[in-house]
Amino acid sequence: MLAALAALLLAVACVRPARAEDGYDLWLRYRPIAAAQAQAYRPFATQLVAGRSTPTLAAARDELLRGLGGLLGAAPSSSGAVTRDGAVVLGTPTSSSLVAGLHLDTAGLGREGYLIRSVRVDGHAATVIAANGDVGALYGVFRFLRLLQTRQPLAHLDIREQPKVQVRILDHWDNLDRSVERGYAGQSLWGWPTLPDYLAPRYTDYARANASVGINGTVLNNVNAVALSLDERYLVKAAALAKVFRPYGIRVYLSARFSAPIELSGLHSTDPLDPQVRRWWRDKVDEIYRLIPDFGGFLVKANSEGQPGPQDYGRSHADGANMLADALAPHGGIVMWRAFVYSDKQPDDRAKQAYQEFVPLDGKFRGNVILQVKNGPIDFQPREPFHPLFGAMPKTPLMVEFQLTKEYLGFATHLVYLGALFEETLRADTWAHGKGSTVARVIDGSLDGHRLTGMAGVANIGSDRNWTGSQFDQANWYAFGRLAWDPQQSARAIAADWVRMTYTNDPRFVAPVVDMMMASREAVVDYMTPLGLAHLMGAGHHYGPAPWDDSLPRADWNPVYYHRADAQGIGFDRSASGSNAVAQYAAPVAAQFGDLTRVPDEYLLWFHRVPWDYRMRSGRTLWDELVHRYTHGVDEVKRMRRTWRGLSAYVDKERYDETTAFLGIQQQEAQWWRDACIAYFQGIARRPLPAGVEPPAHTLTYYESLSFPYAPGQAK
Ligand code: GCV
Repeated sequence: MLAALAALLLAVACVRPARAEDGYDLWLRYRPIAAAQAQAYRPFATQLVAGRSTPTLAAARDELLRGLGGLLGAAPSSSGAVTRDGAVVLGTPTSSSLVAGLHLDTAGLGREGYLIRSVRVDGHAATVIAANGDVGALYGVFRFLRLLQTRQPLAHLDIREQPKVQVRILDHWDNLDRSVERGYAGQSLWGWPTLPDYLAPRYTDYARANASVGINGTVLNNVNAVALSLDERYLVKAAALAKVFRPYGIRVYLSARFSAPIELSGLHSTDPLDPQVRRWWRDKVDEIYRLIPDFGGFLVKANSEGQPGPQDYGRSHADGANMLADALAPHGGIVMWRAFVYSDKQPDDRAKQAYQEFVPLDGKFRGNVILQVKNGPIDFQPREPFHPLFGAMPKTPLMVEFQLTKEYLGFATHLVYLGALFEETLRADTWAHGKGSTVARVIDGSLDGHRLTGMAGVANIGSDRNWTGSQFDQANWYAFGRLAWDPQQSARAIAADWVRMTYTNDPRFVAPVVDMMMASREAVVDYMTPLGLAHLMGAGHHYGPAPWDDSLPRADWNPVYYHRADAQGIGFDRSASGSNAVAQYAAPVAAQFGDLTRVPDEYLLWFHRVPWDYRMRSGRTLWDELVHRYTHGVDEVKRMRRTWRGLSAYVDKERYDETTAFLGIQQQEAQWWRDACIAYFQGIARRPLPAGVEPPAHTLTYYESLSFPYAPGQAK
């Protein structure tokens, strides 16, 4: 009896990870592999043979030792030559004569590509991690470690990889007072007051994490920029961060406030065609490069939501971008010019405005300008169709901007795996040059032959111990990096890697958690904005439902602008009979989206105004379907909670408890969303709830009375 009890306790102890974890280690935990499997891996990591060192190769070597040491219990010995089977040979043809001697086909790998191959060196079996550039070797190390972390075989390796996208960048909306616009993970990571003197170890861990997924750039400051970021006092701080990031292949970029010449130097104008202004920017850029020799360039939000820009002087976006591009070009820097523009002075549909402003400028930008376009035409909603600019500016490089921080998707507490959203956009077919003209092919440059390519993610990272405000939001950072490296990858496969590296390889955990993650995006769409609805969030802070809100001075900031519900029906008519936004898409897409009988249910109310009794594909009326979707969204969250509840044996207590509590919050808030929206729309539709459907818990007046002056992440 006692023996049986002891065996049971032992079994439980073996499953439940004893060690406390707080999420700081992200997916780079390198926890010991179970003895039998570690035993099988050890013969592949007996020695580390790395040649001449550089800061980047040293980082690669250190990571390999750290990773293998953690995973296998002991790091391989470092050696100058391969003297037995199982060596790992690391380096570039320049750094290592061994690598050079292998005459590997590294041509075409570029600076960042790598190969990992099982080879024989001096009669011994070895694994070589080789690259042309040092950073390629670093990426190769992370990939090699991932093989172990996800328990892949190490025999007969022949992996060859290079990124498909050139600029893989995080945009931090971080302010100099360390607040983060739309940030839900604590203060800014950047300790501006203590920089450049104190370099927190966390800066290095940030760089390691980014490099591990191939992210190679970071914009340090908010696109709603202040000029002071470009003042020398702050440039030296940025330079200190750049120095920490450099070995990890990460370049620093800055958001540039267009009116900085006025604010920093008292110029009377910032007209991009004014020679004095142009000289100011040239001098400023020269100064930046003296401090940060590998500075990446500027990100600019201009003439958007009150930011200054070239239109203040009657000039175009191209004039403004080109002025900065001319200053950066001699140094190899780029301009990422945002296409997120719309004006309430303009009576036309907000979803159309970026296209209207930018398409006429196609071909007018310098070669070192790339337009940064949000994934959808409005603003990072739970679901939007792809932005019509993708495929519509063949002569201009376009990068996509995703939002990792969940401004409109439940902040940090809602478990929503954004890989599914990213994948949906990237796989969308623009039909710009016929079938297969996907957004991914616009982004990787292959559709129109662009070499300057990019993908940006608005960072969800802050100084919270777990980096992203919740354990599961780490997956969104991870998935972004992996998809930026290769936009054709599968979100599900990426989720599986993340789960294995972040938690456990036990299939009893991996399978249900990946399923839960993949379903989570559809769940949030359903409980917030089903059937193509958008922007129903509380005005300003975007926390919680407020479909009734019409309080903001700008029509296009108010939910009622978007849903347009009245006694007859609901939805924004963007078909030919309405704003005709569909016409901005290529003909086959326009034909599908513009036709009520062909538009996918997901985009129904985005493109059409539909009577409440309209018969849906499901056989339900639109009203009944809306209620069904809201209810289904909440049911999905309940299902997620049940799934998680059954998984406690596989997760350390600290991380398990946090997710348990957050799923509880998510369920309450999903219910709140459902109930408030149903209460509001029912008052307009004046139809009964379908039979058996639970009525909202409170009256509409109650939901309308809620206010959240301290909701986090608000714009200043
Ligand atoms: C940085 C939305 C957000 C703003 C953000 C803006 C942008 O409007 O609510 O906080 O500003 O997008 O992307 O510029």
